[in-house]
Amino acid sequence: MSSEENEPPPEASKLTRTKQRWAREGRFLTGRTARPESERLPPGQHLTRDWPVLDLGDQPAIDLKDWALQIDGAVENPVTLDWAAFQAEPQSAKISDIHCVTSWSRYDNRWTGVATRDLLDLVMPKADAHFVILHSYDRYTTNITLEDFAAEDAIVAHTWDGKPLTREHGGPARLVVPHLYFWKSAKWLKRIEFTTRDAPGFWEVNGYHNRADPWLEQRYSDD
Ligand SMILES: Nc1nc2c(c(=O)[nH]1)N[C@H]1C(S)=C(S)[C@@H](COP(=O)(O)O)O[C@H]1N2
Ligand SMILES: [Mo]
Repeated sequence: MSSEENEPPPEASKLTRTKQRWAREGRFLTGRTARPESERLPPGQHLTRDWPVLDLGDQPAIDLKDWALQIDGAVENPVTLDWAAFQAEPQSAKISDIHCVTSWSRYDNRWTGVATRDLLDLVMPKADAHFVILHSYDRYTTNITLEDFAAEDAIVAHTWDGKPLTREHGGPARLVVPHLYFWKSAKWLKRIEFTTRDAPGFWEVNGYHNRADPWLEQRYSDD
């Protein structure tokens, strides 16, 4: 067979790629397509029932009266939300699985907070904002694409399983991006910065993968 016969026409393949991207982003969907139960655990992961604590060792204590979330960079409407303003944003509940690169996964975590999509509606990223840098109170940083940030089940969570998120797990508020390894889910979130250029964060400059898709086992940067 000639290679032409194997390849879809250019326009069809472009559309296919676009649709695949929408599927990944959950674009236009109200819920994600369920995976078969047998495929729920990504490759190389094992299931845990407890919830391990992982961080750089400094667990900052942030009083709610001192807490603020700054959302700025390449956006039309930068904001700084104090705790009351954050609570006044539309509240969402999401149930998702955690996949940590150290190989544990934990199913059915019940988060409450503000969906990233509602934060996007609030600040309105500019057309050339393609990346999001998360900055935390412990000076941790991590980077994701705008598309990954905008996933339907991504949330800035203040509550886990009906209780305020504990300090060790990133309270007052943390990001949760369930479809990426958990190091992308910044605890003690302080600032969400939209950028036109990517800027690798703490683990990303220390040998870890820039994207971190657990289904593709994107653990290390030389993968
Ligand atoms: N601010 C901050 N966020 C962070 C980290 C960190 O050190 N600081 N560690 C990351 C890593 S490597 C993991 S696995 C998860 C762990 O979250 P947990 O302690 O709630 O399980 O938080 C991520 N978010
Ligand atoms: Mo981690």
